[in-house]
Amino acid sequence: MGDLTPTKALELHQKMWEIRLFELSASRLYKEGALPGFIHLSIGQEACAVGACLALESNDYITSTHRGHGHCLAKGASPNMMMAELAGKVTGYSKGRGGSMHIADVAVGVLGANGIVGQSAPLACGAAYTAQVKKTKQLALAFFGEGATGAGPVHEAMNIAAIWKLPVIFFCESNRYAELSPYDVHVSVPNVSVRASNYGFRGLTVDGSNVAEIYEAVSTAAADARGGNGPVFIEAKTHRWHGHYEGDPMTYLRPADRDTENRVDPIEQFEKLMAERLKIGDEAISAAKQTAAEIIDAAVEYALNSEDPSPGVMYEDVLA
Ligand SMILES: Cc1ncc(C[n+]2csc(CCOP(=O)(O)OP(=O)(O)O)c2C)c(N)n1
Ligand SMILES: [Mg+2]
Repeated sequence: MGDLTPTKALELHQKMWEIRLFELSASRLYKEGALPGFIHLSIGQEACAVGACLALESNDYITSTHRGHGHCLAKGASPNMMMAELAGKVTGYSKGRGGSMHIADVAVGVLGANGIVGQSAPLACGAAYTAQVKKTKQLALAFFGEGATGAGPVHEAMNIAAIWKLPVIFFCESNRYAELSPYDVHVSVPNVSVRASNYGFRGLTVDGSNVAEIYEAVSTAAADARGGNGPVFIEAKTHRWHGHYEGDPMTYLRPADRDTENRVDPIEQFEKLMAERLKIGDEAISAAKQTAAEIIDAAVEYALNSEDPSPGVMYEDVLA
């Protein structure tokens, strides 16, 4: 648990619940037909988004993926505006025009969800380069999946980040599948973190269900990056509980992943740690969960009560 304080632990815990409840609400609303388009959920992966983002400063940047709700929430994006965007409402981040994969909030350092697999990495390098040139001590953390580590842009980004010693953290959520392909079908090594050594920087693999371990790993990597030591690659071994997209029949699941009984719940696991190691009482733990539930219920209500965009909104924000 490192030097995690009870206050920080409660913050991590509440944020994981916010993400879990946001995603469960999105899943339900999607089934009810209230959310148009595609959504990719991160249930089971909450510790990654939270451990990573809460180890950053508020003016640091993240770049995200198609599975980005958790990242954006953890970095401080508004649950109301996010849910409204998913619902295609005018009060959403992109006035309802973009949906789940087009959420960005530069004010809190969210440089955007991204439907193009692998492109979060070069974007983070761009933000990190700006910080380096301006000497702002900010850093950028790129989220991507293990599938993206087979894509060229991630390797180009790792190469340039190493050469220029950019303040970047490459954060890979290694969640067993890329779309419908199990890990061993598309990755040739047991841990993708070894790939960092090809570019001459540190790569490590952590337990992606352990929020405290992730928080510590990212805190150390952030200090390294800010100190001018260049990038770090962190691979978090996690577990995608839902399909690639909502509605995915998941016929491709490996037998071990069909067994839902024995899978580790990152939130439950952390609650045990909070009680046993940090001596945080049940009341405080339940209160944090309750606060998360209120925030997400309010976001659902906000989204459902918001207006649809008028057709004219299509022509707004087109020209810079
Ligand atoms: C450049 C590009 N190629 C292919 C796709 C189609 N695609 C969407 S998600 C995905 C798999 C991504 O897997 P991974 O990086 O492991 O992320 P995960 O979905 O597991 O979070 C693919 C191939 C895409 N969106 N962009
Ligand atoms: Mg994956």
